[in-house]
Amino acid sequence: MSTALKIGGYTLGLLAVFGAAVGVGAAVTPAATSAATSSPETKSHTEISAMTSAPTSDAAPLPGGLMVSQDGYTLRLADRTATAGPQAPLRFQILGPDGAPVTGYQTEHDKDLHLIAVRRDLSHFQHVHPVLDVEGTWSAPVDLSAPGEYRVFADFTPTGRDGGLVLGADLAVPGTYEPVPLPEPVTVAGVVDGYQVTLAGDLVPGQASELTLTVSKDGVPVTDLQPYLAAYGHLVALRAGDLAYLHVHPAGEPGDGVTPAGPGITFYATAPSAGDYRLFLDFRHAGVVRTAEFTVHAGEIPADATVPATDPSTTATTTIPAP
Ligand SMILES: [Cu+2]
Repeated sequence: MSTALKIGGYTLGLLAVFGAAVGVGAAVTPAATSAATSSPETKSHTEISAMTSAPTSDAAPLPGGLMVSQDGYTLRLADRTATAGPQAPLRFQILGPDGAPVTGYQTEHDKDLHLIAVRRDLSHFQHVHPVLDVEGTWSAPVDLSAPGEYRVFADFTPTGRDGGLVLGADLAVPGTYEPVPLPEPVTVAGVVDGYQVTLAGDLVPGQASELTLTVSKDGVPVTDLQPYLAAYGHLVALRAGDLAYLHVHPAGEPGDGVTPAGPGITFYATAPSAGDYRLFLDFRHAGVVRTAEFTVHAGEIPADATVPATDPSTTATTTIPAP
């Protein structure tokens, strides 16, 4: 069991113990979590953990990305504002429990740290891989051409830690901000260069849901996808409203003898609640990484319902960030 899952269950358990009539917002406040994790009463921690592992409990893990600080680790941006521009230099550190910048990381999905930047309206998604200097400062150019409020996520695993962390911080880009509405849910996303990605599967709140994204080019299924980040695709899912960062993992990996190089790429994603989510699939073909985006609604489709037929009139055309 991951640490995130333990802490999520623990937090929910605490709330149950206290009998507090609180909403989701309170369940994810840093205060509640830090109070829980810093409690000297480790005995009660054990008891509560035992309670939350009861068979009737279906508590989902606390989503990542909602907090700037968790388990002693803090995402510290060098600047909280940035000047709009296509190559804005972003610098940050991960501070460890001792307050010093973390310099040791475990490689996950081919990289020591994955940086996601997205505007608060879920547009202008980017997935980049910053460079770490010897003092523990990460840096990467990020396309911040469009002003607005951005959320920056660092997805990483410190050396020696059991399980990864996703920390999130706000970054303001001054200028005229014109938020765009969340696109309607669709099952087909148009991607530039003749690529089209079709989504099959339903996001069911509280459980790992199988999602298969199928890539075609000019109407022909793509069967020679190239490995990207130790998989045939990398999927990021964010909840509309608070940009909670979902845990997603691919089914299989290149070279395992069973995972095909397309056209279908299968993932397991766990939605923490009903609601709207934005999915971003990065895939690599012919040497270029492209991104397909979808809006998915979780929670209203009954478990025994069939997947709705694709309606071509709802095809979404998205532009992709520079690879
Ligand atoms: Cu990455």
